[in-house]
Amino acid sequence: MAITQVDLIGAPTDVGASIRGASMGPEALRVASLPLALERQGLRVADAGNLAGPTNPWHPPRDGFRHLEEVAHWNRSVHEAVLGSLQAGHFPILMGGDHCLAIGSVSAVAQYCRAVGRKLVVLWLDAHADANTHDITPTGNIHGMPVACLCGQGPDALTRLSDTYPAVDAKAIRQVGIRSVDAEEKRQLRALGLRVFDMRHIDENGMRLTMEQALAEVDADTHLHVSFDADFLDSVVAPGVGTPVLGGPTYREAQLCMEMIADTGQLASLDLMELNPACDVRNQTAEVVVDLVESLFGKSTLIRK
Ligand code: B3U
Ligand code: MN
Ligand code: MN
Repeated sequence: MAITQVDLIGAPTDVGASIRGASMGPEALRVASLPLALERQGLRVADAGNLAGPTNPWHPPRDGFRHLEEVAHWNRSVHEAVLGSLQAGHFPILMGGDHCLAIGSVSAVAQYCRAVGRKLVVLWLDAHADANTHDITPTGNIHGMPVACLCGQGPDALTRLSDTYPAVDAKAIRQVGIRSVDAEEKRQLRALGLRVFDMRHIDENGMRLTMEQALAEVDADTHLHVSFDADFLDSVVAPGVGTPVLGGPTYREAQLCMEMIADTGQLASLDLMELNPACDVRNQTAEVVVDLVESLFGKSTLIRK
């Protein structure tokens, strides 16, 4: 698929998290030269600027949710912006912001795929499973719930953003890099039938086989969406996130993961989430993410190609 234009959509909020700072993610990516990196790969880039939305009221959770109203507001804006980009024939990159915003982006991508009759595969790259619901969440933070919401488990304000319910068939989602899952959340993953390639799987099989398995059903008719949570990466490589977890993919494993996604030729939309400059060291995590994004769009260290 030839990409005519990449639209950068900033969503500067951390309403879904309990550590402040992901609201600065979009600017950190710009400072780390994301537009230039994409242009180096021959892409036309349009930075649509940042979406506007409510500020973070910093309230404690209520009925199992923190900031439900604000999270819903931001997600409606994200949904509209991502859908608009896709309908224009462009490639949207959502620059978060915390991962609660993927409810808006992925539901928009799913709605678009249904409208044009394309198959959807969602790769969820994350240390966390993000499959909590209000009754099992240990924190009330909605960035721990987007996968559940997309699969129909959550309040109407978050599960009915698109024209169908549930927004996404759980079978379309593959989670990679998972290593921090709450006890009840584990049951939920099994109940939803989510396909999880956790770190144990990567340890035992290697990144290459893992990605071959995760991408096995991607064909010429597939719209591949990547929802990239920066805490997917080992926290040694990527300290600039609100909830770092040790034991994730190394820099090289992450590069291979990106290159194998690029090799499919089917990547059609992307979320770059959870970058937290307040936790970072001289913007190094944003720089690593931009470096990986370049590989995602075709930069390769392969000499034989
Ligand atoms: N599972 C925990 C922690 C968490 C999820 N996503 C992030 N942290 N970034 C929760 O709060 O739901
Ligand atoms: Mn996440
Ligand atoms: Mn995470």
